[in-house]
Amino acid sequence: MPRHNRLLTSVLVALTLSAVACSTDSADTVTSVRGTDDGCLIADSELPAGRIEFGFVNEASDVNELYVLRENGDVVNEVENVTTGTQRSLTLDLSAGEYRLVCKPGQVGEGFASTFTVVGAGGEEVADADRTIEFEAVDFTYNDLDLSDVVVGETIRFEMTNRGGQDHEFEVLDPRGEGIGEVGATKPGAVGGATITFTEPGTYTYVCVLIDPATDKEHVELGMTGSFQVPAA
Ligand SMILES: [Cu+2]
Repeated sequence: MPRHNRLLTSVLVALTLSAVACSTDSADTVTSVRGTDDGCLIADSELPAGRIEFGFVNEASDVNELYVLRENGDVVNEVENVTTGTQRSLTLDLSAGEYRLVCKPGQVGEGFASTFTVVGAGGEEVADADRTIEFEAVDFTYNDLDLSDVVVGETIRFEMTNRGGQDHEFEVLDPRGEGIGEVGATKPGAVGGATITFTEPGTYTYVCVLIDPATDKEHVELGMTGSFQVPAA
């Protein structure tokens, strides 16, 4: 083998090994979830508390998303826009309890659910909320949502009542654009909740990225978004 090919091979091996190391060293446990056209199948129904990596493989014929929810229906986190035949990982620090997974091929509708149990000590307990902010979602904005006095270190329980004619969600993104929690898709007339801790100062944004059937646009494009500042403590 010519020298430069050997070098390339060893670089590729090193890259592969480091990729494997990166994806596993932050998690205590690794499991997999298969999203199919009619299911959401987790490899392990019982997992130890701690950092759990969910390797989500989209075997469905359409783009897919995976939600992990607590027993009360609150979304822990999610991955979306996972295209057919690809895999994405979601690592969550979970404490003991019952959880639900929802895969949504096509990223609309109820999706397909399954459950798993986390057992043992460890994992991140859900922080007790310092206060609750109630607001409303309509087509296509959020009403009575005052986020002007959120401070670093605060944990807020969000309760969203959907007064609109279609499903809405409320996804909060940190200053780097990473999702830190969300009120998941909530039906007209229903109330959805989420408990979110604001750990750093900066500009946060919130969005609804559900699709409006009339325009085929995400609600964020129709104005269902906003931003707010969290000042340094
Ligand atoms: Cu919406």
